[in-house]
Amino acid sequence: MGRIETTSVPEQLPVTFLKQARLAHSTKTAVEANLASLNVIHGDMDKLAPKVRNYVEENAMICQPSAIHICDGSETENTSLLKMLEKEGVIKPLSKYENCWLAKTDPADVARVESKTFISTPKKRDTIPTPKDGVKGTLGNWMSPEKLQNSLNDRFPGCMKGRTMYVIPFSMGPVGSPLSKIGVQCTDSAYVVASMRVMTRMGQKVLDTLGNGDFINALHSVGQPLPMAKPPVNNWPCNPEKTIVAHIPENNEICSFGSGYGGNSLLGKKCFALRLGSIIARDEGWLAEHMLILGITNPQGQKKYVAAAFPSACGKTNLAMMNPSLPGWKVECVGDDIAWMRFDDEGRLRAINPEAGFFGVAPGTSDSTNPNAMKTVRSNTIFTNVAETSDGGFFWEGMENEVDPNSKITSWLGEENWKAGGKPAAHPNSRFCTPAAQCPIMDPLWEDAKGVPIDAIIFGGRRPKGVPLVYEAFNWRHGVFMGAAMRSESTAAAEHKGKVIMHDPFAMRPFFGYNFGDYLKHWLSMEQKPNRHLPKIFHVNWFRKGDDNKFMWPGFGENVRVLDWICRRVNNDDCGKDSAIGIIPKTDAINLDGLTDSVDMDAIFNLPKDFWQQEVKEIRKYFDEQVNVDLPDEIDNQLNGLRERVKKM
Ligand code: GTP
Ligand code: SPV
Ligand code: MN
Repeated sequence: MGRIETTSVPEQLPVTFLKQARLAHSTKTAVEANLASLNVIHGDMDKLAPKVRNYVEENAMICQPSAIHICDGSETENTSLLKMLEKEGVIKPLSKYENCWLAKTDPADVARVESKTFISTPKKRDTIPTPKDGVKGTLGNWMSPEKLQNSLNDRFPGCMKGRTMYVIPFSMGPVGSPLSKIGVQCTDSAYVVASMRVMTRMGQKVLDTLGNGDFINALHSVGQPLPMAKPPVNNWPCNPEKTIVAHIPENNEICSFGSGYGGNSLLGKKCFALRLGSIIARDEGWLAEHMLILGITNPQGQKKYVAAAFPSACGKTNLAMMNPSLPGWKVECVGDDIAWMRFDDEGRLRAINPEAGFFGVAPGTSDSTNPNAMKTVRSNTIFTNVAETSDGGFFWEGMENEVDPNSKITSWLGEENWKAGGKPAAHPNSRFCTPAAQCPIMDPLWEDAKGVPIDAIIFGGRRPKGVPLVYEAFNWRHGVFMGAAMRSESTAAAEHKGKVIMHDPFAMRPFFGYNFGDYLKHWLSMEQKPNRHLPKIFHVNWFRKGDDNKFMWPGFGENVRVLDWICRRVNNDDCGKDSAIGIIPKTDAINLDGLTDSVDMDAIFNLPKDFWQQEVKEIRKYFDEQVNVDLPDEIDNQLNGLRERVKKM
C-alpha cells in the first residue's frame, strides 16, 4: 500500500495505443500531477514488475481513478469485494445457496454488442475481407487507427473519476503452462473482478509467473465517472451510447468502454482468448477456437476427446457436461466455450481450455437437461439477470418443475409475483458465472499442461430445416468447408433481433481476430504438414423442427447417441454411407436403445434436394459477397463439389 512514488515520468514509456492518444493531449506536468495524486489502497506498486507498473500508471494517468487496487486473488479480497458490491446494491445474496449472488444489469446492457466491437489495424484487409461492391461486410468491424485513437480519446480520459481502478493479473490456461498466456486487466468494476476470479486464474501467482514478461494489455471501464449525472439503473453503471470494444492486435491491446456485461467486460474470454488469440495462434501455427472440449468413454472403456464449435447459445455448455442417456457411457468436461489447440511433436492435435469457469446461459438449464450444471452452480456462483424466488433461490425458464410451487418469483425486471405467460422471468441471455472445478464431471486432465488429444471436431448450429442430425466430412478440406458454410438461427447472446438464419462460420463470426479468408487458409494449412493425425470433422444439428414446429430430436443427454456414432466413425467403423453432403449414418446405425421419445429417423436424416440447392446458392452468395477475393480456391472447389453432388441427388 501507499501512494505512487513518482518523481518523473520517463520520456519513453512503452506506449500503448491509448496512451499515444492521451499524451498527445496532455502536458507532462499534468501527467505528473495525476500520478502523484493516486491512492493505492490495496497491493504495492513498488512490487510490480516495471512493465506491469508502467501499464497500470499509464491507465491511471488516463482514466484518473480515485484509488488503485492491485488484486491478489485471495479469498479475503474476494469476500470483501462481494460485501462491498452487496452494500452498493449491485449484487444480492441468494440465501438458499452458499456464496451465491444475483446481479441485475441495466436492461440496456444485457449481451455482447457486435456492432460496437472493432479491430484496428493499419491495413483494413488484415482484419476483414473486402466485400463485393455495394455490400455491407458482416465478417467483423474494422476501424482505422486514427479513428480509434479519436474514439478512445473521446471516452477514456477521466472515465474512472471517483471510482477505484482494479488491476487484475490473469492467466488464460493453467498458471505456468507453456500453452498458457497472461493478461493484465485494469477495470473500474468490482463485479468484473469477482467474475474474472471465477473465469480465469488470477492474482499474485500470475504476477509471480509473469515476472517482467509481456502480457496482453486489457483496459475496461463502465464509462460512468462519478458523480453521475443520472443515477444508474439497478446500480449498474454503463454507457450504452458510447460502448466500444476495441482490439489493437499490433499492441496486444484491448480497450473496452461502456458495458459491464459478459464478453464485453470479462476481457480474457472473447477479446483475448478468441480475437487476439486467433491472431497469435495464426502467427504461432495453432488454433484458438470457439469450442467446447469433452472426453467421452464408451462402455468398453475406450476414451476419446472431442472439440465442438456451435454458435453462441447453441448448446456447447450442455454438450460439454452432458449426462449420457445410454448406459455405460461417460462424458467428462474439459471446457465449455473456448479451445486452444496445437499439434504436438507426435502430430496429435492437443487442446487446452484457457478458462477456469463457465459463463453459461441460464434459461433452459435444469435437472433434466443439464444436471451437472445445476450441481455446479449451487455455490460460489454469480448469476446475472435471472429471476429470484421468495425462498432465496434462482429461477429461469426451464425450471418450472424444479421450484417450490409456494414460493413467489420476482423477474429479472423486478416484477414481483411473476407469472408465466407474459415477459420471460429471466432475460434470455441471463447467465451463471461458476467455477469449472465445481462441476462434478470435470475431466481428470482438464488442467493438464499438455492438453488433451482431440479425435474429432464437430461443427453445428440451430437449423430448423433441411440439415440432418449428423454428417461427416469426406476429409479435412471438406471439413474446413463445412465450418466455413455454417449457418445458425440468431440467439439472444448478442444484439440481433428475431430468429433469422445467419452465417456463422466456425461459430467464430463475432470472434475472428483477422481476415476470415486468411483464417480459412490457416485451417487448410494444417493438412500440409507431414505426419499429422488430423481429427475427423462432423456436423450436427439438434435443432431440426418438424411440421408441428417442435424439435425432432430430444437432444441433451440423448445426444450421446450421436457421439457414439461419431466415436465409431473415428475408429473407422463401417457405419456410414456417402450422401451428397457428406457421410451419414447407415440405416439403424444410430443406437436408439431405450429411447422413450418417438423419433422419426427418416425425417431427421432426410435431405431435401430443393433445400440443398437453395443452401448451395446461399453459401455461394455469401462467399462471393462477403469473402470475395479472399476466399481460398480450395473452399471454392469444395462448394462446386457440393453443388455437383446436390445436382445428382
Ligand atoms: P454460449 O455460452 O453463448 O457460447 O452458448 P452455448 O453454446 O454454450 O449454449 P448452451 O449450452 O448454453 O445452450 C443454449 C441454449 O440451448 C440453452 O437454453 C439450452 O437449454 C439449449 N440447448 C442446449 N442443448 C440442446 C439440445 O440438445 N437440444 C435443445 N432442444 N436445446 C438445447
Ligand atoms: C457467447 O456469446 O458466445 C458467450 C457469452 O459465451 S459472452 O461471454 O458474453 O461472449
Ligand atoms: Mn460462447
